[in-house]
Amino acid sequence: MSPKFYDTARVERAVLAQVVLTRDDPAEASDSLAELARLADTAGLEVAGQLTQNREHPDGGTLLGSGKVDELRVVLEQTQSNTVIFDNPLNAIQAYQLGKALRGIRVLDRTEVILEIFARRARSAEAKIQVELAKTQFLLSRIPETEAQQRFGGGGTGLRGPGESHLHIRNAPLRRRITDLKRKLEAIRKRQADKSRVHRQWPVVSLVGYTNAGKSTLLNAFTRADAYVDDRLFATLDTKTRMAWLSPTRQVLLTDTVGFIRNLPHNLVACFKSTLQMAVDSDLLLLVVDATSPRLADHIAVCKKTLKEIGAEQVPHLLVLNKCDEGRASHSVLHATEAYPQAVPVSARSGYGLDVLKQAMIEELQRCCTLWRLPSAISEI
Ligand SMILES: Nc1nc2c(ncn2[C@@H]2O[C@H](COP(=O)(O)OP(=O)(O)OP(=O)(O)O)[C@@H](O)[C@H]2O)c(=O)[nH]1
Ligand SMILES: [Mg+2]
Repeated sequence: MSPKFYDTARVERAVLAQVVLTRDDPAEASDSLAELARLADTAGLEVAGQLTQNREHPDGGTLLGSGKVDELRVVLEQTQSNTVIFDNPLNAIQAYQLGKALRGIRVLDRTEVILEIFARRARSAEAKIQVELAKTQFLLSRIPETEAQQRFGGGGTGLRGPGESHLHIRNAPLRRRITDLKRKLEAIRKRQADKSRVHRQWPVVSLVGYTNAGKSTLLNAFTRADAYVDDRLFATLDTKTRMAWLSPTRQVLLTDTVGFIRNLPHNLVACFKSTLQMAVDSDLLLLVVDATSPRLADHIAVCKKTLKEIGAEQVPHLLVLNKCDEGRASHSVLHATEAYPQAVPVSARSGYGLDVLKQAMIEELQRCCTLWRLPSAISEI
């Protein structure tokens, strides 16, 4: 079995499927499914239906129970869909068994859709290598690891070399490619480290946060970066750094970076380490979230978890509640500002709160950034 990413030239109609386990939070599961619909749309798939099953445990073979797989087949037929996207991660066996049970239907999971979006959006050589690495690792994870799994999964040729299982031999080209890509990324990382040493005359502030929160809009509001802004998930995959003036005498390097999302595939985070390294090496992080999101607390938690995963949890941060547009005293904005009194409410679109944010950045950098603790620098302000 060798899973393929779908043909981007064809228009695909997809049904979303999800297993909600007894231990899962139902509200979060429903939000995750809504997010999957946005991910599918961003990846160019038309969502035609959805199906959820509540279970105590996922089915080891097909994730959904067999009756539900039959139901799924009917929904796929009725909606004339050719793709099913699972919100839950599928292992090698589940992907194979579902593919067999739903013959002719493309079976994807959330990780594959995110990888596809990243592959489409990657522009720089670095982002392209990072995405290819994540995809290759994903393909490798979909090949059964043991001979027993291989038999259950139904693949295999029966060929075997001396001292090595045939699975190992079959995976060798993928493993070689992974080593090659990692080497290339390492070379890029070294070059970036040299560059960032030159940059160190100014404090570095990175925009991090949930995808679609308005990080690139905020970079544009602070600088003339002309960063790409879109009401889609993962509009930005490459870092963009520009000089931003916080006051007539205070300047920082402001960096926009890739957004976070719940269940961001672990190997994708690992592969994007060099892009995210900028955040780790920053003097200050602006943790940007959409104040109007009903899942604000979850989004903040996901961001903090991802920052920990990349080793940036110690970097000082300011929580920025974006999309608090003037005249938009909506219930969610009021609730957000009350729940996070330490956060800075802004509207990157209208400019509301940006002066307060600049002042908060100056104060935080004076407190935490050694570059700004120099007496000559302090007396400038
Ligand atoms: N109403 C409102 N919309 C905003 C604001 N800031 C950004 N947006 C919109 O939110 C959407 C996402 O904005 P981006 O700046 O691309 O968000 P991002 O965080 O960079 O997103 P990714 O790069 O995809 O992670 C766009 O449609 C923006 O126009 C704001 O202050 N108010
Ligand atoms: Mg962006």
